Amino acid sequence: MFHTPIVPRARKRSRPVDAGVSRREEVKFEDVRLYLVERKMGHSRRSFLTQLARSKGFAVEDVLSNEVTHVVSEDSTASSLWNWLKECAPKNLPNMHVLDISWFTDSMREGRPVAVETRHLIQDTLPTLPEGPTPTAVATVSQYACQRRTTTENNNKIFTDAFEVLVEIYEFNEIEGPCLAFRRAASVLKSLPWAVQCLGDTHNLPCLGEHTKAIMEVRPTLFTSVFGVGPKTAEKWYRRGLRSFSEILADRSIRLNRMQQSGFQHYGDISRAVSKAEALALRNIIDEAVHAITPDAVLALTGGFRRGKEFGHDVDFIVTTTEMGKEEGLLPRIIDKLTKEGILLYCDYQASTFDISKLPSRRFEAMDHFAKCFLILRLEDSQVGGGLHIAEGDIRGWRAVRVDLVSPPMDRYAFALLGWSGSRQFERDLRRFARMERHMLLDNHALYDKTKKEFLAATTEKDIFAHLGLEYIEPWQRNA
Ligand code: DCT
Ligand code: MG
Repeated sequence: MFHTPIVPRARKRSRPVDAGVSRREEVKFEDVRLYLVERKMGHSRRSFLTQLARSKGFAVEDVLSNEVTHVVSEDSTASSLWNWLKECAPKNLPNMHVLDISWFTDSMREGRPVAVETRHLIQDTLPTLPEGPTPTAVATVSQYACQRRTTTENNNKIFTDAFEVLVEIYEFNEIEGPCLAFRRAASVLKSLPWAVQCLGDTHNLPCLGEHTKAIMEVRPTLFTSVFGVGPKTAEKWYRRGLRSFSEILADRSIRLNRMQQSGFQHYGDISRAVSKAEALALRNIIDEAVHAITPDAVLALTGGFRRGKEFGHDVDFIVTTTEMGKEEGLLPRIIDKLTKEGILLYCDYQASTFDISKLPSRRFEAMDHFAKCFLILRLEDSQVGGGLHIAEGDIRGWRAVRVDLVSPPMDRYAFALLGWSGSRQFERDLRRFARMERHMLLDNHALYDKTKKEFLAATTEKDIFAHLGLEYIEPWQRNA
């Protein structure tokens, strides 16, 4: 189902003359030298497989020398295989791939050495029960996203897209259990440095239940929404038999609120991904605006773009002032400035309801209480390095972009930055980890130690990870 690129080995060396390779067949893959372990495989099967591999252009060594790059075994008892390999002790053993027969059969089928994946490896582990499953590296995948490293490279998009559609459907119907289960499953799959090829690959992974696995064969359908239209409104319209935008806009009994009007008005632009270049252009615009208001302004790009994403659905910023208290009124002044510049297309401002005496909050999924605004800004082509990310033939010279600004007081900055950097699943698991494993409460405002009954101060994200006893995970590794 999937095509995996060959990962060439870094080491290149010339072929020794006397390597025991059949001279009748041409060696096509210079960097790969196989050795088939006879134990368990048997002499005649080994000869057969050796001939088969050589006929396909693979170099197969008769002895386990230091030239071997790939050791293939049918011995499913990892400990006895490794004991035997160590007894034979080629110096190069640490650099060799020790693989089960699935790598060999995959390679024969493809007619080339396929990339080595975790599922192919026979790991050198502590002795396991003789009848136990073949230990593989996947057993070490943590159930917590905050102990996994998830980059924007998603090798399992085909599955995670499907799960995310299901999450939306369950969320829509307010069914929490499966919603959470699919979210966690998608997140685990995103963290894998390899593509899941078959259900067997998911054997040792956390958070993948039977239901989730059964659905891994379902193809995703497209599900889009309009800015300002929540699941309840969407369902109401659907129940009334409305199936298209034009039907909704033509229905006189429907009164769209201001947000929905903007949602429909700018639908094309808002549903179109925002590029990194557009996000950086917006940072320049907002940076100029805030520094014109106050010289001690602090502006940080957060959300998906801070995690290194190339595209996002909006652009998220934290904006505050180094002097505590001076951030009050900052957002209305920024909004005012953007209005005067003529680039504010829509604005929903929510004043701060932050009250330190109400902390810690038990509703760890709840929105934070900082002042914030949800904007739609007009971005000109001339402001973006490399131009706007717009459809071919779009000659307007500008586009609308969704921008969120959040404004915490400076002593809450680290918590707000961590919370708004996402991903949402990474944040959820960070909070769950804090609660379950550390008896602490974390949200966008603070970290509270329930055992010591005290708040833990932090000026950087690293401080927060340290309080939680977690290894620091860089923003680009939080794409859970
Ligand atoms: N967040 C939050 N409270 C909110 C909204 C968001 O703490 N009320 C956090 C969760 C992730 C982060 O802020 C950014 O949210 P999004 O913009 O929705 O996600 P993203 O990761 O930036 O993804 P996208 O690229 O789609 O914008
Ligand atoms: Mg975002």
